[in-house]
Amino acid sequence: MHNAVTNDQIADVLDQVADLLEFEAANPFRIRAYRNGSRIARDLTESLATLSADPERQLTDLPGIGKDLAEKMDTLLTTGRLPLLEEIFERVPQSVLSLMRIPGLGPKKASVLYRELGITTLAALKAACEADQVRALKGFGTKTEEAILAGMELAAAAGERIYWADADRIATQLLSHMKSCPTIEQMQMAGSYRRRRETVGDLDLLVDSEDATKVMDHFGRFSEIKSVTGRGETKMSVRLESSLAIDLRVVSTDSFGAALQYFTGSKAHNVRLRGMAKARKLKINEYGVFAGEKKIAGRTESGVYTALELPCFPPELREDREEFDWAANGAMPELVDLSDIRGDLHMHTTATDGKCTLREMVEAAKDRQLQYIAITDHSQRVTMARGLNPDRLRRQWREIDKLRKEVDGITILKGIECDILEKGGLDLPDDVLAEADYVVCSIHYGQNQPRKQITDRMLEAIEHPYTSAIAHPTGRLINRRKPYDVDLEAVLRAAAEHKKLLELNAHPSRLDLDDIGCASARSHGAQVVIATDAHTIVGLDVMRYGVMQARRGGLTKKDVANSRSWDDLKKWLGGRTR
Ligand code: DGT
Ligand code: CA
Ligand code: CA
Ligand code: ZN
Repeated sequence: MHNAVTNDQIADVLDQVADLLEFEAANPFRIRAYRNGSRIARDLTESLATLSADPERQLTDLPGIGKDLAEKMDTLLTTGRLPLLEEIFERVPQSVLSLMRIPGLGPKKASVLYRELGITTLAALKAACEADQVRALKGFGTKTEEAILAGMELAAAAGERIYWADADRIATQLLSHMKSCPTIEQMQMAGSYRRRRETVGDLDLLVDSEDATKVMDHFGRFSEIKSVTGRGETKMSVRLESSLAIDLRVVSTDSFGAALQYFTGSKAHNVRLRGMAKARKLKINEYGVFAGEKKIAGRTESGVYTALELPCFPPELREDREEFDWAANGAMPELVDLSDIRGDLHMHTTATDGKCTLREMVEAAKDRQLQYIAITDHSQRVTMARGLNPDRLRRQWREIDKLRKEVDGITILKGIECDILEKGGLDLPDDVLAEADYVVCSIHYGQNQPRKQITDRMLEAIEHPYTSAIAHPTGRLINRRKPYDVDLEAVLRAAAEHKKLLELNAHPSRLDLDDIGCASARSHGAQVVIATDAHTIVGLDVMRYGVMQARRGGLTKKDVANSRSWDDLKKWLGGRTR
């Protein structure tokens, strides 16, 4: 049983099938069936793997899942792959998927590019754009050509780096596979994965063993491997079916710490470290720290840092930003931890685009030991998500009043995610906002406005007396959408001045504020609130990704608003909230 196949992974595969069928101009009903399947898998609040393993139940019990789709899902769940997809790849080059990742270039347009110009790769597309061939195609034009060139950079990057959360799933699978290898003394994932970077280029696994051959043979049997791209005496590289690459290095016990330090990086951090070693007439490399010929450290990572009279930096801080200054000044921040988090102040319910009811979200938050939560559904402007008008919002608040009497052990706050309108101003009248416990304002429309306009909208929202926080302050989607053109410094300054919170949206595709934004918030004295923006009960579990990003930004418990009790936070926010 492939325990690692998640609903999102199934949805991704079904989406790919739909995209490729559309690319091939297949029967529209067939295409739609896969798209529906993908949506159902993504929206489902329980795991398909669990459901399918339950002898009492069947996938076809789910509304919208027919026999054919259920079979495909079962195959995916049990084998981790889909023969249909492999069949399609015999007809269609896999690289066309990267074309479809360009914003505004769906399967249909990609198909025209293929039929008319034989384009199957990003490089070929770029060349064709530069030769003015694309604008000449029916349905394209100069505007499309420009958009393609602009989006190309993003699509190329997206193809190369995956979200940390996805890397984590694979890393966990890999470590559990490697555990059954008897000749391993210790092992650890290094690289950007260990530094908790928001995206990961490849995985770097470090193993301590005296028998590199056995370890590499065992590694080669990891079920996700598609091809071995290199193998030497003590190192090996592979590529997975998902196209992610993994580097394995086998070292001996007396240099494991040095290797871990070296391969954790970052490169910039290591370069700086080497310079500091040199200044002390020491040498450092992946085998150890040396005074002349004599090895003075290497067994443990902390030993390596101690030899250089440095603290063993948390991996999240090893980017050569401020960590060396902090160490020199005795000002290392004590980083915030998941266990510090007491509340979650951004989540949705079935009242708008959430998939779980108010009660389900409350119960799930209680299960997760949260002390308080704010229910923050969308406001009316967000028509796509059936945003709440004053009447519906007040109806939800009456429901919250009722729940408060029935459920104890958790504080349920009456909140709203209030849109900042395109022309400025908030989406709900003041008398409504005045009744809320918590108001988080966000931009969903007019994201492409010029810098001054978008910044002014945000500043106005921050200055509004009923605003508590600004959600996802830059609007970026990792690998998919650039941040708004906003003067973040001005926003941070205003937030600090008016005592408003800035969100670090913890969803793995947002992580917005990012690490640099967090560091900047801290230096301006602005408080950050880490929030999940959950649309399902499992959505509440992304909090940990937000905490990782906050740590990378050097945030301490004191910098993170929701590490306080609600009473405390309410006071901090001022008398404005009830
Ligand atoms: P990634 O894979 O692009 O997400 O980022 P990393 O940091 O995992 O980079 P990767 O996989 O190329 O290398 C892993 C670590 O090995 C890197 O963080 C630092 C170390 N490293 C690699 N090449 C060099 C180098 O030329 N000089 C130094 N000082 N360190 C290196
Ligand atoms: Ca790496
Ligand atoms: Ca690597
Ligand atoms: Zn939201």
